[in-house]
Amino acid sequence: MPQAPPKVIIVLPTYNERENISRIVPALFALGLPDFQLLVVDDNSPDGTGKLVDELAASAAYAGRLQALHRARKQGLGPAYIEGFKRALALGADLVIQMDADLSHQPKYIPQLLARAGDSDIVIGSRYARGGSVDESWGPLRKLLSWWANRLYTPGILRLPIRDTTGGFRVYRRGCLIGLDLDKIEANGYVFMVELAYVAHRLGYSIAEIPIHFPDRQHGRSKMSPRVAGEAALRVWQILWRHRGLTPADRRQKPYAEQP
Ligand SMILES: Nc1nc2c(ncn2[C@@H]2O[C@H](COP(=O)(O)OP(=O)(O)OP(=O)(O)O)[C@@H](O)[C@H]2O)c(=O)[nH]1
Ligand SMILES: [Mg+2]
Repeated sequence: MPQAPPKVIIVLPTYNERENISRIVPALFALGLPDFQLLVVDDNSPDGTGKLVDELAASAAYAGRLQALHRARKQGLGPAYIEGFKRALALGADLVIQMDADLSHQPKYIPQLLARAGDSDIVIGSRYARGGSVDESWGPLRKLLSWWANRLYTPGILRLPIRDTTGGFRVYRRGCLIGLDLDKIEANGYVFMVELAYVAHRLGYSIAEIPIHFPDRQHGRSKMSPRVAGEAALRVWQILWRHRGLTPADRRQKPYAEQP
């Protein structure tokens, strides 16, 4: 008997992404994945992103396959992802996709990422894998800083064999998202990606990378700033300190409590 396709749930955090959400939602559904749901985690965006998602979710085109998880206020990327991942697991996801809503993570790569999830616990869409690239408009200083942070600083401190350590375009297998125990993840902002990758690596989960091109956002404003980047750099040490003793024996066994 042929195997049923895996249930894929994409978790998309948004804060003021109205223009981008109206573009990315149709693009994701156009992929035609056989068993697919989209979960938008919105932190009460003042521009009405959450309301727009509710309207789209009520339309016949997406009914039952698109939903918004509304949070009362902006509380950072980490907690938004954790709530979204737990909801996706409660909805029965076999594979959970993490991606930004601003189209820097291009939907066209999703079939390749999913294909690799057949033999890896985490698959990262990677700017720094061979063949990957960043937006042509990046100046030399920005390129150097990002390369240094991803290829030298973070993997050097954490001994992490990943080329795009801060990349947030990923597929996780269900067992891995449970085993790495989201209740122990504390990072709020962008360093959340690093913490998750480090914990997964310490617990012995396999991580693969697929090259992607990373274009800059065309609409809306970035939530990134030099202060945010500097804070993230310091927090890498905190992550090392907190999780350095983990081994595969520390994988979480119990599912999370949340119900859909
Ligand atoms: N729910 C929620 N989403 C957030 C929050 N902060 C950022 N996001 C979303 O997370 C994704 C990544 O944020 P971006 O601002 O694009 O960060 P970035 O990719 O580092 O920076 P740029 O691409 O330069 O804007 C986007 O979809 C944001 O809307 C937050 O506090 N809560
Ligand atoms: Mg972005």
